[in-house]
Amino acid sequence: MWNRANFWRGVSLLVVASVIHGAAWSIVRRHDVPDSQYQLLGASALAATVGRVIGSNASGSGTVIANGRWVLTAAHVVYNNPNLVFQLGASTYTVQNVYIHPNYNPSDLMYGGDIALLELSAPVVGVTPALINTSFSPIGLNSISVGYGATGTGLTGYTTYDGRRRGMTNVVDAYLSSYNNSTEWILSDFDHPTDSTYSTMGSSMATPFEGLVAPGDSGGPVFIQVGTNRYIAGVHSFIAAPLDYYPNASYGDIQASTNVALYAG
Ligand SMILES: [Ca+2]
Repeated sequence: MWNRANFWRGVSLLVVASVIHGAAWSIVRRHDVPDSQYQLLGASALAATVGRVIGSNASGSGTVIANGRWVLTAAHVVYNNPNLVFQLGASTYTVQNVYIHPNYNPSDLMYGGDIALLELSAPVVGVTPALINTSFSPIGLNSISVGYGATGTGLTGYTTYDGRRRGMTNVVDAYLSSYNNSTEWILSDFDHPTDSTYSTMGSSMATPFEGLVAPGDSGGPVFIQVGTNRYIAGVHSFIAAPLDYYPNASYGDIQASTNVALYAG
């Protein structure tokens, strides 16, 4: 088991250094479910709005919102990261303006505000922009995350990089506080399919395509389906390792995503 006092001992942000731009990675999966299933989820209609945010110093993920000219991502992906572009499929869009939330403090993540908006020089064509959660609590709800981060299995953590977009499922288990807000982040743990001792919060049951985000997934979305609509409820911020203090997205690690309703409500 874990306790909140130890939570911050093993924490890792999820950007990728520019030196490995050539490889765009994604999502760590269950060891007993084929990778092809996660790639199918990454190729589905819901994932079509998720692209790569690439700058001179780092890269992450982001989602097309509003009128198609805006991308929602994480502040730590775009802070001090010039020459930003948004890449989706074969198209690359220039980032015209960057709006980082004023709460964001690059020297102390606990201020929260790890969320940013990018204004593109032209609207993204061919996708229906994603909706944003402005109202509901995502705690206890099923979610789908999408990203281009590192991949591997829950037994190994992230190990390989292959440039593919993947999706995965999980359940939003709890909120985590920042200095400014008691509901700053939404958390999901990486449950093992048969060993409940890896469960750090919420239900110990692994979802069918259970997974965790990894470096390169930062800024990507946590989607939640409500009725016939699907909303972005979280923006991936960091992973923590309250069991082994080694945040490599192995079983028992936790993903923390900025609670979008806090900023959009
Ligand atoms: Ca879980």
